[in-house]
Amino acid sequence: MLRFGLALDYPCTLGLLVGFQFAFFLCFSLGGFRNLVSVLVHSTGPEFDYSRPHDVYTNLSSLLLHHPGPIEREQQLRDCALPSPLLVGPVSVHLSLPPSLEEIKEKNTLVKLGGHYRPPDCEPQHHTAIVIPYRNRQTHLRALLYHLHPFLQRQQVHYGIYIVHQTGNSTFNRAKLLNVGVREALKEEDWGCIFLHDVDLLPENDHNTYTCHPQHPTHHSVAMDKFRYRLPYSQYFGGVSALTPEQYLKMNGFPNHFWGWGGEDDDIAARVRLSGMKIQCPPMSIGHYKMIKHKEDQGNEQNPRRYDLLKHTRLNWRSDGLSSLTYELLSKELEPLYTNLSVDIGDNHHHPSVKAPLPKSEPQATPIN
Ligand code: UDH
Ligand code: MN
Repeated sequence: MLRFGLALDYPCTLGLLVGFQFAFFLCFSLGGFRNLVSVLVHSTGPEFDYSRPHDVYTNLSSLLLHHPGPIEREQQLRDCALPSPLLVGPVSVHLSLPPSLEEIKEKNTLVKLGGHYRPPDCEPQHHTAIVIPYRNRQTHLRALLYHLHPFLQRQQVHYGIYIVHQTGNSTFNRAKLLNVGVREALKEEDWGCIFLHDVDLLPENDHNTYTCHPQHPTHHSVAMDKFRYRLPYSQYFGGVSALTPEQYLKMNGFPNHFWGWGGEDDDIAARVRLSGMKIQCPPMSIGHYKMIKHKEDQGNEQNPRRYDLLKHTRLNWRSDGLSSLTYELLSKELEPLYTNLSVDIGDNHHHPSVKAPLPKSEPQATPIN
């Protein structure tokens, strides 16, 4: 009472109080409260019941009944509906002992040689290449193919799966393999969207559509079981991400000089920002993934130089990337469920493009990589 009395004594204080009340009311009535809450509590998006998942091959048998002949293919098909009516939400993901490639092939009879697919009964609105950096992960690859093919078919996108296999024993280089995959995939088809996909991440909700944002790169694996379905840190960009060829060009692709585990995903995230774009994400409740548990791979030991390299992204991104990419494509095999690109990407010290060695008399430069 006394306080209120005091406030009344000071018209300034009273004015402030009324002003605040008015501002709060205005903010509340204009929907500002929801914004405020979403800032405080990270927005989770629509709710899904992950305790009752569908089989990952649900709804696909209806497609099999539809066998368009060549004449029908020639005719104008109706556009595929968006979102696809075949979606079911959460799907069950089995991590133990995936079926053989032969068995997976039998379950995906509409998939064409090289791992390509087009919806048989409508004209797809999206054309997506999936690029997977790969070496020595046979069982993971089978698990991914078993889950990804039906997942993408339910989304009614036109897609192709590319495995970029690093041959030899040189240190693994995920980002450089991704550069190779993007370049090779785009040589083959005019893909509108490219997904960069770790081999051990299995999507758990088919509302997580494998399509691109028109302006900005997207990060899809925002909720992985390994990190208790949260982001490990706010700028995390590893696992599964997507961009259009234009966005890829704008950021000069990915770094070529991150050998071994770690850092390359943070460099890629920095490139997105440095080239004037922003990372987009699906809601947390949709971007659910299970990661197959594994130990550290031989030849992909932690890169001790990663923090050092990351200090130079700002300086290097324009000169190192797609513009400086060199590799040798050793073979391209069209397997029933994927296209296998075997590549020599060189190693930490020797790049396949460096053909002429320095003359013996000249002082040898210390390699920077
Ligand atoms: N990859 C391969 N072969 C390799 C190394 C990496 O195919 O030998 C690919 C694969 O697609 C993988 C991706 O590169 O999903 C990323 O590598 P990763 O799975 O090793 O990365 P992650 O973030 O690393 O999962 C976790 C480190 C595991 C150490 C666990 C011990 N604490
Ligand atoms: Mn992994």
